[in-house]
Amino acid sequence: MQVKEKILQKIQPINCRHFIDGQYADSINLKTFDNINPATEEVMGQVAEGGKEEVDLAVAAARKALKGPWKDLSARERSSILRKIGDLILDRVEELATLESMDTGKPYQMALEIDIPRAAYNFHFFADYLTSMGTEAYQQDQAALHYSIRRPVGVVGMINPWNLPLLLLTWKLAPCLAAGNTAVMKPAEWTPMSATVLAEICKEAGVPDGVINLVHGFGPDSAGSAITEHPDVDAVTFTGETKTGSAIMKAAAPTLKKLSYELGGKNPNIIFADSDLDEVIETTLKSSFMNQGEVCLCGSRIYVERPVYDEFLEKFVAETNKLQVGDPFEEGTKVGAVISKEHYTRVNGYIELAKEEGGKILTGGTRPEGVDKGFYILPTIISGLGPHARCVKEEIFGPVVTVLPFDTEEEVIEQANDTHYGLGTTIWTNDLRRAHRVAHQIEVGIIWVNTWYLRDLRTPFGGMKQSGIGREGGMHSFDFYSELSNITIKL
Ligand code: NAD
Ligand code: 6OD
Repeated sequence: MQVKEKILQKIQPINCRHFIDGQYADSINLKTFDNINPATEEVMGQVAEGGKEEVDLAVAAARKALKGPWKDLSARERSSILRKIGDLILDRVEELATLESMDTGKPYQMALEIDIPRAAYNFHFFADYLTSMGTEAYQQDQAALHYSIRRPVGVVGMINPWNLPLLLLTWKLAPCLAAGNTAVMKPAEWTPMSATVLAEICKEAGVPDGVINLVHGFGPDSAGSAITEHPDVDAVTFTGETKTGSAIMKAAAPTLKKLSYELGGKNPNIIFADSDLDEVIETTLKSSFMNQGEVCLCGSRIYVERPVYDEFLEKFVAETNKLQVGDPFEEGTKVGAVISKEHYTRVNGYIELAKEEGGKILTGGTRPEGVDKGFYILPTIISGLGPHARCVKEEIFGPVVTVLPFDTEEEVIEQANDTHYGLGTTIWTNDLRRAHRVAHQIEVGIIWVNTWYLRDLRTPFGGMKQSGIGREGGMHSFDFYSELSNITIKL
Protein backbone atom coordinates (compact mmCIF):
# COMPACT_ATOMS: atom_id res chain seq x y z
CA MET A 1 0.00 0.00 0.00
CA GLN A 2 1.23 3.53 -0.84
CA VAL A 3 2.34 5.74 2.09
CA LYS A 4 -0.45 8.14 1.11
CA GLU A 5 -3.23 5.54 1.44
CA LYS A 6 -1.81 4.32 4.74
CA ILE A 7 -1.88 7.81 6.25
CA LEU A 8 -5.32 8.67 4.94
CA GLN A 9 -6.77 5.38 6.13
CA LYS A 10 -5.44 5.94 9.63
CA ILE A 11 -6.30 9.62 10.05
CA GLN A 12 -9.66 11.14 9.19
CA PRO A 13 -10.64 14.82 9.28
CA ILE A 14 -12.36 15.84 12.51
CA ASN A 15 -15.37 17.98 13.27
CA CYS A 16 -14.29 21.01 15.28
CA ARG A 17 -15.98 22.18 18.47
CA HIS A 18 -15.07 25.06 20.77
CA PHE A 19 -13.03 24.30 23.89
CA ILE A 20 -14.22 26.35 26.85
CA ASP A 21 -13.32 25.90 30.53
CA GLY A 22 -11.70 22.52 29.90
CA GLN A 23 -14.53 21.00 27.83
CA TYR A 24 -15.38 20.72 24.16
CA ALA A 25 -18.62 22.53 23.42
CA ASP A 26 -20.98 23.27 20.54
CA SER A 27 -22.20 26.76 19.78
CA ILE A 28 -25.19 27.78 21.87
CA ASN A 29 -27.39 27.91 18.75
CA LEU A 30 -25.67 24.75 17.39
CA LYS A 31 -24.60 26.74 14.31
CA THR A 32 -21.77 25.25 12.23
CA PHE A 33 -20.00 25.95 8.95
CA ASP A 34 -18.34 23.69 6.38
CA ASN A 35 -14.65 22.88 6.54
CA ILE A 36 -13.41 22.55 2.96
CA ASN A 37 -10.30 20.71 1.85
CA PRO A 38 -8.58 23.10 -0.61
CA ALA A 39 -6.83 20.24 -2.40
CA THR A 40 -10.06 18.42 -3.23
CA GLU A 41 -12.73 21.13 -2.77
CA GLU A 42 -14.69 18.59 -0.70
CA VAL A 43 -16.42 19.33 2.59
CA MET A 44 -14.36 17.47 5.22
CA GLY A 45 -16.40 18.25 8.28
CA GLN A 46 -18.25 20.82 10.32
CA VAL A 47 -16.90 23.62 12.49
CA ALA A 48 -18.82 25.17 15.38
CA GLU A 49 -19.51 28.80 14.54
CA GLY A 50 -18.90 30.92 17.60
CA GLY A 51 -19.83 34.52 18.23
CA LYS A 52 -20.29 36.90 21.11
CA GLU A 53 -21.98 34.41 23.44
CA GLU A 54 -19.28 31.76 23.10
CA VAL A 55 -16.55 34.38 23.47
CA ASP A 56 -18.26 35.70 26.63
CA LEU A 57 -18.16 32.19 28.11
CA ALA A 58 -14.53 31.68 27.08
CA VAL A 59 -13.42 35.03 28.48
CA ALA A 60 -15.27 34.39 31.76
CA ALA A 61 -13.52 31.01 32.07
CA ALA A 62 -10.15 32.59 31.30
CA ARG A 63 -10.71 35.35 33.89
CA LYS A 64 -11.69 32.83 36.53
CA ALA A 65 -8.66 30.68 35.72
CA LEU A 66 -6.33 33.64 36.27
CA LYS A 67 -7.16 33.37 39.96
CA GLY A 68 -7.11 29.56 40.07
CA PRO A 69 -4.28 27.03 40.54
CA TRP A 70 -2.45 28.39 37.46
CA LYS A 71 -1.26 31.47 39.35
CA ASP A 72 0.28 29.45 42.18
CA LEU A 73 2.42 27.19 40.01
CA SER A 74 6.15 27.69 40.31
CA ALA A 75 8.14 28.48 37.17
CA ARG A 76 9.44 24.90 37.18
CA GLU A 77 5.92 23.47 37.37
CA ARG A 78 4.69 25.66 34.51
CA SER A 79 7.80 24.79 32.54
CA SER A 80 7.20 21.07 32.93
CA ILE A 81 3.60 21.45 31.67
CA LEU A 82 4.88 23.34 28.64
CA ARG A 83 7.50 20.66 28.00
CA LYS A 84 4.81 17.98 28.20
CA ILE A 85 2.66 19.83 25.64
CA GLY A 86 5.63 19.84 23.26
CA ASP A 87 6.22 16.12 23.86
CA LEU A 88 2.55 15.27 23.25
CA ILE A 89 2.57 17.25 20.00
CA LEU A 90 5.54 15.18 18.84
CA ASP A 91 3.77 11.95 19.88
CA ARG A 92 0.94 12.93 17.51
CA VAL A 93 3.09 14.42 14.75
CA GLU A 94 1.64 12.28 11.93
CA GLU A 95 -1.94 12.95 12.93
CA LEU A 96 -1.38 16.70 13.32
CA ALA A 97 0.57 16.94 10.05
CA THR A 98 -2.24 15.12 8.24
CA LEU A 99 -4.92 17.44 9.63
CA GLU A 100 -2.78 20.50 8.91
CA SER A 101 -2.20 19.42 5.34
CA MET A 102 -5.91 18.67 4.80
CA ASP A 103 -6.90 22.06 6.20
CA THR A 104 -4.35 24.19 4.36
CA GLY A 105 -3.57 22.27 1.15
CA LYS A 106 0.16 22.37 2.03
CA PRO A 107 2.38 19.35 1.29
CA TYR A 108 2.03 16.75 4.05
CA GLN A 109 5.82 16.43 4.12
CA MET A 110 6.19 20.10 4.94
CA ALA A 111 3.69 19.87 7.78
CA LEU A 112 5.49 16.76 9.05
CA GLU A 113 8.98 18.24 8.86
CA ILE A 114 8.39 21.92 9.58
CA ASP A 115 5.01 23.00 10.96
CA ILE A 116 4.40 20.39 13.62
CA PRO A 117 7.96 19.87 14.94
CA ARG A 118 8.29 23.65 15.19
CA ALA A 119 4.98 23.83 17.12
CA ALA A 120 6.46 21.37 19.61
CA TYR A 121 9.71 23.32 19.72
CA ASN A 122 7.83 26.54 20.53
CA PHE A 123 6.73 24.86 23.79
CA HIS A 124 10.12 23.27 24.49
CA PHE A 125 11.90 26.57 23.87
CA PHE A 126 9.68 28.63 26.19
CA ALA A 127 9.71 25.85 28.82
CA ASP A 128 13.49 26.30 29.02
CA TYR A 129 13.43 30.06 28.69
CA LEU A 130 10.96 30.43 31.53
CA THR A 131 13.27 28.81 34.08
CA SER A 132 16.34 30.78 33.06
CA MET A 133 14.90 34.30 33.06
CA GLY A 134 15.87 37.01 35.49
CA THR A 135 14.67 40.58 35.99
CA GLU A 136 16.51 43.88 36.30
CA ALA A 137 17.90 45.34 39.54
CA TYR A 138 19.76 48.64 40.05
CA GLN A 139 21.46 49.86 43.16
CA GLN A 140 21.36 53.66 43.30
CA ASP A 141 24.44 54.43 45.43
CA GLN A 142 23.48 54.06 49.09
CA ALA A 143 20.09 55.67 48.48
CA ALA A 144 17.88 52.96 47.04
CA LEU A 145 17.56 49.57 45.45
CA HIS A 146 15.31 49.31 42.42
CA TYR A 147 14.15 46.00 41.04
CA SER A 148 11.46 44.90 38.66
CA ILE A 149 8.98 42.07 38.75
CA ARG A 150 7.01 40.51 35.93
CA ARG A 151 3.33 39.72 36.23
CA PRO A 152 0.91 38.23 33.73
CA VAL A 153 -0.97 40.69 31.51
CA GLY A 154 -4.19 38.74 32.16
CA VAL A 155 -6.53 37.30 29.55
CA VAL A 156 -4.89 37.30 26.12
CA GLY A 157 -6.93 37.09 22.91
CA MET A 158 -5.14 35.34 20.06
CA ILE A 159 -6.32 35.80 16.50
CA ASN A 160 -4.53 33.62 14.03
CA PRO A 161 -4.06 33.20 10.27
CA TRP A 162 -4.39 30.08 8.13
CA ASN A 163 -0.99 29.77 6.51
CA LEU A 164 1.02 28.10 9.31
CA PRO A 165 -1.85 27.41 11.68
CA LEU A 166 -0.32 25.39 14.53
CA LEU A 167 3.18 26.84 14.15
CA LEU A 168 1.92 30.40 14.56
CA LEU A 169 -0.69 29.65 17.21
CA THR A 170 1.89 27.93 19.43
CA TRP A 171 4.45 30.66 18.76
CA LYS A 172 2.01 32.86 20.70
CA LEU A 173 0.47 30.38 23.12
CA ALA A 174 3.75 29.01 24.52
CA PRO A 175 5.12 32.36 25.80
CA CYS A 176 1.60 33.43 26.82
CA LEU A 177 1.33 30.41 29.13
CA ALA A 178 4.98 30.66 30.21
CA ALA A 179 4.26 34.16 31.51
CA GLY A 180 1.26 32.92 33.53
CA ASN A 181 -1.59 34.33 31.42
CA THR A 182 -4.77 32.67 30.27
CA ALA A 183 -5.87 32.62 26.66
CA VAL A 184 -8.85 32.81 24.33
CA MET A 185 -7.76 31.67 20.89
CA LYS A 186 -9.48 31.97 17.54
CA PRO A 187 -7.94 30.01 14.70
CA ALA A 188 -8.61 31.14 11.15
CA GLU A 189 -11.95 29.88 9.86
CA TRP A 190 -10.20 27.93 7.08
CA THR A 191 -7.91 25.95 9.40
CA PRO A 192 -9.62 24.85 12.60
CA MET A 193 -8.41 21.26 13.05
CA SER A 194 -4.92 21.40 14.58
CA ALA A 195 -6.01 23.96 17.20
CA THR A 196 -8.89 21.69 18.17
CA VAL A 197 -6.48 18.82 18.83
CA LEU A 198 -4.09 21.14 20.66
CA ALA A 199 -6.79 21.93 23.23
CA GLU A 200 -7.01 18.25 24.17
CA ILE A 201 -3.21 18.01 24.30
CA CYS A 202 -2.99 20.98 26.68
CA LYS A 203 -5.54 19.39 29.00
CA GLU A 204 -3.69 16.07 28.95
CA ALA A 205 -0.43 17.88 29.75
CA GLY A 206 -1.98 19.34 32.92
CA VAL A 207 -3.10 22.83 31.88
CA PRO A 208 -5.89 23.65 34.37
CA ASP A 209 -9.43 24.16 33.05
CA GLY A 210 -10.12 27.66 31.78
CA VAL A 211 -6.47 28.54 31.15
CA ILE A 212 -6.77 27.90 27.44
CA ASN A 213 -10.01 28.40 25.56
CA LEU A 214 -10.75 28.06 21.88
CA VAL A 215 -13.59 29.66 19.98
CA HIS A 216 -14.04 28.92 16.29
CA GLY A 217 -15.67 31.36 13.92
CA PHE A 218 -15.12 34.22 11.53
CA GLY A 219 -13.51 37.65 11.94
CA PRO A 220 -15.76 40.71 11.58
CA ASP A 221 -19.12 40.58 13.42
CA SER A 222 -18.22 37.14 14.71
CA ALA A 223 -15.85 35.46 17.17
CA GLY A 224 -12.89 37.61 16.04
CA SER A 225 -14.47 40.98 16.72
CA ALA A 226 -16.11 39.64 19.92
CA ILE A 227 -12.59 38.98 21.26
CA THR A 228 -11.12 42.29 20.17
CA GLU A 229 -14.05 44.28 21.60
CA HIS A 230 -14.37 42.36 24.86
CA PRO A 231 -13.78 44.55 27.94
CA ASP A 232 -12.30 41.66 29.93
CA VAL A 233 -9.64 40.80 27.35
CA ASP A 234 -6.44 42.59 28.40
CA ALA A 235 -4.25 42.06 25.36
CA VAL A 236 -4.64 40.88 21.78
CA THR A 237 -1.96 39.26 19.71
CA PHE A 238 -2.83 39.20 16.04
CA THR A 239 -1.18 37.69 12.99
CA GLY A 240 -2.78 38.40 9.66
CA GLU A 241 -3.40 41.00 7.02
CA THR A 242 -2.44 44.62 7.54
CA LYS A 243 -5.98 45.90 6.87
CA THR A 244 -7.40 43.47 9.46
CA GLY A 245 -4.82 44.89 11.88
CA SER A 246 -6.32 48.36 11.39
CA ALA A 247 -9.85 47.04 12.06
CA ILE A 248 -8.66 45.32 15.24
CA MET A 249 -6.87 48.43 16.44
CA LYS A 250 -10.09 50.38 16.08
CA ALA A 251 -12.11 47.72 17.89
CA ALA A 252 -9.56 47.45 20.71
CA ALA A 253 -9.21 51.21 21.19
CA PRO A 254 -12.16 51.82 23.55
CA THR A 255 -10.74 49.35 26.08
CA LEU A 256 -7.08 50.27 25.38
CA LYS A 257 -5.84 46.71 24.95
CA LYS A 258 -2.18 45.93 24.70
CA LEU A 259 -1.55 44.85 21.07
CA SER A 260 1.08 42.81 19.27
CA TYR A 261 0.87 42.64 15.49
CA GLU A 262 2.56 40.42 12.92
CA LEU A 263 1.17 41.59 9.59
CA GLY A 264 1.70 41.34 5.87
CA GLY A 265 4.88 41.69 3.85
CA LYS A 266 6.19 42.23 0.34
CA ASN A 267 9.73 41.20 0.99
CA PRO A 268 12.66 42.02 -1.30
CA ASN A 269 15.07 39.23 -2.22
CA ILE A 270 18.18 41.10 -3.36
CA ILE A 271 20.75 39.20 -5.40
CA PHE A 272 24.13 40.79 -6.09
CA ALA A 273 26.26 39.52 -8.95
CA ASP A 274 29.04 38.32 -6.63
CA SER A 275 26.86 35.73 -4.90
CA ASP A 276 26.94 31.99 -5.51
CA LEU A 277 24.05 31.58 -7.96
CA ASP A 278 23.46 27.86 -7.34
CA GLU A 279 23.08 28.51 -3.62
CA VAL A 280 20.88 31.53 -4.37
CA ILE A 281 18.57 29.50 -6.58
CA GLU A 282 18.25 26.59 -4.15
CA THR A 283 17.09 28.94 -1.38
CA THR A 284 15.14 31.27 -3.66
CA LEU A 285 12.97 28.33 -4.77
CA LYS A 286 11.96 27.99 -1.10
CA SER A 287 11.66 31.69 -0.35
CA SER A 288 9.43 32.07 -3.40
CA PHE A 289 7.23 28.98 -3.37
CA MET A 290 7.40 27.25 0.03
CA ASN A 291 3.90 26.73 1.38
CA GLN A 292 2.56 27.89 -2.05
CA GLY A 293 4.16 31.29 -1.37
CA GLU A 294 1.77 31.69 1.57
CA VAL A 295 4.42 32.67 4.11
CA CYS A 296 4.53 36.27 5.25
CA LEU A 297 8.33 36.16 4.87
CA CYS A 298 8.40 34.92 1.28
CA GLY A 299 10.71 36.98 -0.92
CA SER A 300 8.15 37.77 -3.58
CA ARG A 301 10.02 40.78 -5.02
CA ILE A 302 13.25 39.50 -6.51
CA TYR A 303 15.88 42.06 -7.55
CA VAL A 304 18.87 40.76 -9.51
CA GLU A 305 22.02 42.74 -10.37
CA ARG A 306 22.11 43.14 -14.13
CA PRO A 307 25.31 41.17 -14.96
CA VAL A 308 23.71 37.93 -13.69
CA TYR A 309 20.06 38.75 -14.46
CA ASP A 310 19.73 36.57 -17.59
CA GLU A 311 21.67 33.66 -16.11
CA PHE A 312 19.62 33.82 -12.91
CA LEU A 313 16.33 33.85 -14.78
CA GLU A 314 17.28 30.95 -17.02
CA LYS A 315 18.35 28.76 -14.09
CA PHE A 316 15.54 29.87 -11.79
CA VAL A 317 12.84 29.13 -14.37
CA ALA A 318 14.40 25.73 -15.14
CA GLU A 319 14.52 24.73 -11.45
CA THR A 320 11.00 26.05 -10.81
CA ASN A 321 9.69 23.88 -13.62
CA LYS A 322 11.05 20.82 -11.79
CA LEU A 323 8.95 21.47 -8.65
CA GLN A 324 6.26 18.84 -8.21
CA VAL A 325 2.91 20.59 -7.89
CA GLY A 326 -0.28 18.80 -6.86
CA ASP A 327 -1.74 16.38 -4.31
CA PRO A 328 -0.28 17.35 -0.91
CA PHE A 329 -0.12 13.68 0.12
CA GLU A 330 1.75 12.50 -2.99
CA GLU A 331 5.39 11.75 -2.25
CA GLY A 332 7.67 14.46 -3.64
CA THR A 333 5.04 17.23 -3.78
CA LYS A 334 6.65 20.59 -3.12
CA VAL A 335 3.73 22.92 -3.90
CA GLY A 336 0.17 22.10 -2.89
CA ALA A 337 -3.13 23.98 -3.18
CA VAL A 338 -3.76 27.55 -2.04
CA ILE A 339 -6.12 27.98 0.87
CA SER A 340 -9.51 28.72 -0.67
CA LYS A 341 -11.51 29.48 -3.77
CA GLU A 342 -11.52 33.20 -2.85
CA HIS A 343 -7.75 33.22 -2.48
CA TYR A 344 -7.30 31.23 -5.71
CA THR A 345 -9.37 33.85 -7.54
CA ARG A 346 -7.46 36.69 -5.89
CA VAL A 347 -4.01 35.29 -6.79
CA ASN A 348 -5.12 34.56 -10.37
CA GLY A 349 -6.46 38.12 -10.51
CA TYR A 350 -2.94 39.39 -9.81
CA ILE A 351 -1.52 37.18 -12.57
CA GLU A 352 -4.01 38.74 -15.01
CA LEU A 353 -3.16 42.20 -13.68
CA ALA A 354 0.56 41.52 -14.24
CA LYS A 355 -0.17 40.85 -17.92
CA GLU A 356 -2.15 44.10 -18.16
CA GLU A 357 0.72 45.92 -16.47
CA GLY A 358 3.10 44.70 -19.21
CA GLY A 359 4.57 41.75 -17.34
CA LYS A 360 5.84 38.61 -19.05
CA ILE A 361 4.89 35.27 -17.48
CA LEU A 362 8.11 33.26 -17.74
CA THR A 363 6.58 30.14 -16.23
CA GLY A 364 3.34 29.16 -14.51
CA GLY A 365 0.37 31.48 -14.53
CA THR A 366 -2.09 28.62 -14.93
CA ARG A 367 -3.38 25.49 -13.19
CA PRO A 368 -1.32 22.32 -13.54
CA GLU A 369 -2.47 20.40 -16.61
CA GLY A 370 -5.03 17.63 -16.12
CA VAL A 371 -5.90 18.61 -12.53
CA ASP A 372 -9.57 19.56 -12.42
CA LYS A 373 -10.24 19.84 -8.72
CA GLY A 374 -8.41 21.78 -6.02
CA PHE A 375 -7.11 25.33 -5.79
CA TYR A 376 -3.80 24.73 -7.54
CA ILE A 377 -1.70 27.44 -9.19
CA LEU A 378 1.62 26.65 -10.84
CA PRO A 379 4.63 28.52 -9.42
CA THR A 380 4.67 31.70 -11.44
CA ILE A 381 7.62 33.92 -12.34
CA ILE A 382 6.93 37.35 -13.83
CA SER A 383 9.48 39.67 -15.42
CA GLY A 384 9.21 42.93 -17.33
CA LEU A 385 7.28 44.91 -14.71
CA GLY A 386 8.30 48.39 -13.60
CA PRO A 387 9.11 49.12 -9.95
CA HIS A 388 5.72 50.77 -9.41
CA ALA A 389 3.52 48.05 -10.89
CA ARG A 390 0.83 46.91 -8.44
CA CYS A 391 2.07 43.32 -8.68
CA VAL A 392 5.47 44.52 -7.46
CA LYS A 393 4.05 46.57 -4.62
CA GLU A 394 1.04 44.65 -3.27
CA GLU A 395 1.15 41.46 -1.23
CA ILE A 396 -0.11 38.57 -3.39
CA PHE A 397 0.52 35.81 -0.82
CA GLY A 398 0.60 33.02 -3.39
CA PRO A 399 3.11 31.18 -5.59
CA VAL A 400 3.90 34.28 -7.63
CA VAL A 401 7.13 36.29 -7.77
CA THR A 402 8.27 39.27 -9.79
CA VAL A 403 11.88 39.62 -10.97
CA LEU A 404 13.47 42.99 -11.75
CA PRO A 405 17.05 43.87 -12.73
CA PHE A 406 19.06 46.58 -10.97
CA ASP A 407 22.32 48.39 -11.69
CA THR A 408 23.46 49.99 -8.44
CA GLU A 409 23.30 49.39 -4.72
CA GLU A 410 21.59 52.76 -4.18
CA GLU A 411 18.92 51.96 -6.77
CA VAL A 412 18.03 48.58 -5.24
CA ILE A 413 17.92 49.96 -1.70
CA GLU A 414 15.54 52.68 -2.84
CA GLN A 415 13.28 50.20 -4.64
CA ALA A 416 13.37 47.72 -1.76
CA ASN A 417 12.24 50.45 0.64
CA ASP A 418 9.59 51.88 -1.67
CA THR A 419 6.69 50.13 0.08
CA HIS A 420 4.43 50.46 3.10
CA TYR A 421 5.58 47.03 4.23
CA GLY A 422 8.71 46.37 6.31
CA LEU A 423 8.78 42.73 7.34
CA GLY A 424 11.81 40.88 5.95
CA THR A 425 14.52 40.76 3.32
CA THR A 426 17.23 38.48 2.04
CA ILE A 427 20.49 39.92 0.74
CA TRP A 428 22.76 37.72 -1.37
CA THR A 429 26.39 38.83 -1.59
CA ASN A 430 29.85 37.57 -0.76
CA ASP A 431 31.07 41.10 -0.02
CA LEU A 432 31.03 41.37 3.77
CA ARG A 433 31.06 45.14 3.89
CA ARG A 434 28.26 45.43 1.38
CA ALA A 435 26.22 42.88 3.35
CA HIS A 436 26.38 45.06 6.46
CA ARG A 437 25.95 48.30 4.55
CA VAL A 438 22.82 47.17 2.73
CA ALA A 439 21.40 45.36 5.78
CA HIS A 440 21.57 48.61 7.74
CA GLN A 441 19.57 50.46 5.10
CA ILE A 442 16.70 48.10 4.27
CA GLU A 443 13.71 49.16 6.37
CA VAL A 444 12.52 45.80 7.67
CA GLY A 445 12.51 43.95 10.99
CA ILE A 446 14.08 40.69 9.79
CA ILE A 447 17.19 40.62 7.61
CA TRP A 448 18.81 37.45 6.31
CA VAL A 449 22.17 37.50 4.53
CA ASN A 450 22.85 34.52 2.25
CA THR A 451 20.00 32.54 3.79
CA TRP A 452 16.24 32.68 4.36
CA TYR A 453 13.89 31.70 7.20
CA LEU A 454 16.73 30.57 9.44
CA ARG A 455 15.15 31.03 12.85
CA ASP A 456 16.53 31.23 16.38
CA LEU A 457 13.64 31.78 18.77
CA ARG A 458 15.69 34.08 21.00
CA THR A 459 15.88 36.75 18.31
CA PRO A 460 13.42 39.65 17.93
CA PHE A 461 10.80 38.79 15.31
CA GLY A 462 8.43 41.31 13.77
CA GLY A 463 7.97 44.00 11.16
CA MET A 464 8.41 47.75 10.68
CA LYS A 465 6.03 50.18 8.95
CA GLN A 466 2.70 48.45 8.17
CA SER A 467 4.13 44.96 8.70
CA GLY A 468 3.69 44.91 12.42
CA ILE A 469 3.83 46.45 15.84
CA GLY A 470 6.17 45.11 18.49
CA ARG A 471 8.51 42.16 18.49
CA GLU A 472 8.11 38.63 19.77
CA GLY A 473 10.72 35.94 20.43
CA GLY A 474 12.74 35.22 23.59
CA MET A 475 12.57 38.09 26.07
CA HIS A 476 10.57 40.20 23.58
CA SER A 477 7.71 37.72 23.91
CA PHE A 478 7.88 38.05 27.68
CA ASP A 479 7.79 41.83 27.32
CA PHE A 480 4.45 41.51 25.56
CA TYR A 481 2.95 38.71 27.66
CA SER A 482 3.90 40.25 31.02
CA GLU A 483 3.61 43.55 32.82
CA LEU A 484 6.77 44.89 34.40
CA SER A 485 6.43 46.69 37.73
CA ASN A 486 9.36 48.50 39.31
CA ILE A 487 9.85 48.45 43.09
CA THR A 488 12.08 51.00 44.80
CA ILE A 489 13.34 50.35 48.33
CA LYS A 490 14.91 53.27 50.15
CA LEU A 491 18.13 52.13 51.79
P1 NAD B 1 -6.67 37.80 7.89
O1 NAD B 1 -6.26 39.12 8.43
O2 NAD B 1 -7.70 37.75 6.84
O3 NAD B 1 -7.21 36.85 9.04
C1 NAD B 1 -6.45 36.54 10.17
C2 NAD B 1 -7.37 36.24 11.33
O4 NAD B 1 -8.07 37.42 11.67
C3 NAD B 1 -8.43 35.18 11.04
O5 NAD B 1 -8.56 34.37 12.19
C4 NAD B 1 -9.67 36.01 10.80
O6 NAD B 1 -10.87 35.33 11.11
C5 NAD B 1 -9.46 37.14 11.77
N1 NAD B 1 -10.17 38.39 11.46
C6 NAD B 1 -10.44 38.89 10.23
N2 NAD B 1 -11.09 40.08 10.36
C7 NAD B 1 -11.21 40.33 11.69
C8 NAD B 1 -11.78 41.38 12.45
N3 NAD B 1 -12.33 42.45 11.88
N4 NAD B 1 -11.73 41.31 13.80
C9 NAD B 1 -11.13 40.25 14.41
N5 NAD B 1 -10.60 39.22 13.74
C10 NAD B 1 -10.62 39.25 12.39
O7 NAD B 1 -5.31 37.12 7.42
P2 NAD B 1 -5.14 35.72 6.72
O8 NAD B 1 -5.69 35.85 5.34
O9 NAD B 1 -5.64 34.65 7.61
O10 NAD B 1 -3.55 35.58 6.67
C11 NAD B 1 -2.79 36.06 5.63
C12 NAD B 1 -2.12 37.36 6.02
O11 NAD B 1 -1.42 37.19 7.24
C13 NAD B 1 -1.09 37.83 5.03
O12 NAD B 1 -1.21 39.21 4.89
C14 NAD B 1 0.23 37.49 5.71
O13 NAD B 1 1.33 38.26 5.30
C15 NAD B 1 -0.11 37.70 7.14
N6 NAD B 1 0.79 36.96 8.03
C16 NAD B 1 1.77 37.65 8.69
C17 NAD B 1 2.67 36.98 9.53
C18 NAD B 1 3.79 37.70 10.24
O14 NAD B 1 4.45 37.08 11.07
N7 NAD B 1 4.04 38.96 9.96
C19 NAD B 1 2.53 35.61 9.69
C20 NAD B 1 1.53 34.95 8.99
C21 NAD B 1 0.65 35.64 8.18
O1 6OD C 1 8.84 31.40 12.48
C1 6OD C 1 8.16 32.17 13.16
O2 6OD C 1 8.32 32.28 14.39
C2 6OD C 1 7.13 32.98 12.52
N1 6OD C 1 6.45 33.81 13.34
C3 6OD C 1 6.87 32.87 11.20
C4 6OD C 1 5.91 33.61 10.49
C5 6OD C 1 5.63 33.30 9.22
C6 6OD C 1 4.63 33.97 8.47
O3 6OD C 1 3.92 33.47 7.63
